Amino acid sequence: MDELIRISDEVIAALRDGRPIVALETSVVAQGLPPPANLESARRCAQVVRDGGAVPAAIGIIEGRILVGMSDAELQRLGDPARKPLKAGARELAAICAQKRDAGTTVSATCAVAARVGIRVFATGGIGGVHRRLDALEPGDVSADLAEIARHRVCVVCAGPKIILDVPATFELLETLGVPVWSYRSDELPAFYCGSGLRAEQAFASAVQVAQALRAHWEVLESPTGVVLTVQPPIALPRAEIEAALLPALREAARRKLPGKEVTPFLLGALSKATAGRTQEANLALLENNATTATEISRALSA
Ligand code: PSU
Ligand code: MN
Repeated sequence: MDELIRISDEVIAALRDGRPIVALETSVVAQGLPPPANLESARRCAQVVRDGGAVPAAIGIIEGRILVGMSDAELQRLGDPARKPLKAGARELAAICAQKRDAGTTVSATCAVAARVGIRVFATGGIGGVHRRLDALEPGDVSADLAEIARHRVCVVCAGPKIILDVPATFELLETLGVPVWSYRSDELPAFYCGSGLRAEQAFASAVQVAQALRAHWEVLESPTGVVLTVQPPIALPRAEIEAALLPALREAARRKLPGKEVTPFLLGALSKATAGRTQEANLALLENNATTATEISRALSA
C-alpha cells in the first residue's frame, strides 16, 4: 500500500502502539473555506488534536498519492485555489490517483481511507446529505457521505448535516442505512451552525460512554457501519435568519444548474456573503470544537 497510500511516520507509530489518532478531511481546505481561513482552520484543528493528546491525520491527495498525516507544506498546496485541487469522494479516489492529480477528500473519501488504514475517529464540520429541492423538477442530489459512512467503521464527529440540506430527510436516510446517530451532551440534534429542532434519540454525557457504545457496535454486534456523533456548535446562529439568507442562494444555485459537486461550496459561500462572514466564523468554531471532541473520543477508545 505504500505506493499509493503514504502514511506519515507519526501516524504509523501511533497505529502500531494503539495510541489515539483523529482523521481530518481536506475538502473543507480545498473547497469548503476560502484562503486564508482554510489553512488557519486546518492548522488549528491539528493543534487542538495535539493539545488533547492525540495524533492528527489530515487526509488528502497530492500528485495521485493518498496522504494520511499531511505536513503543513502539503496542506498549503491543497489550500491554494490556483492549483485547482479536485474534490474527491470515495468513488473518485482510484481515478484521481491514476491521473496523478491533487484533491481534497470529502467526508465520504476520508471515511474510506481512514477505515482502510485503521483510524476509527474522524472530525469534520457538517456532513453532506439529502439536498433540498425547490420544486419537483429539480434533480435529486444525495451526498455520497451517507452511503460511505454506512460502509466504513469510523466514528464521524460533526455538527450534524449542513443547514443547506434537507436536515430531517438526512437523518431519516441515516436511519434507513443503519447508521447510529448519537448526540454528545445535548438532547437536540444540531444542523451545522443552527439547531435542527429535532430531538436526539440517543445522547451520551461522556467520551467513555461513547467509546463503550462504539465497542459494542463494532466489536460485539460486529456492525459494519460507521457512527455519526453530533456535537452542538459553539456559535449557534438564529435559524430564521439563516433560512432567509439561504432561500435566494438555493434559487440562484438552481438557476445556474450548478454541477453537483459545486452546489455545497456555492451555498456555503453565499451564506457567508449574506451574513457578512458570520456563518464562516461559526463554521470555523465548530470545526475546531469537533476536532476537540473527536480527540476525547479517540482517547477513550484507545484507553
Ligand atoms: N464541512 C464543512 N465544510 C465543508 C464540508 C464539510 O464545514 O465544505 C465538505 C465535506 O467534505 C463534505 C462535503 O463531505 O462538504 C459534502 O459535499 P457534497 O454535498 O457535494 O457531497
Ligand atoms: Mn451531490
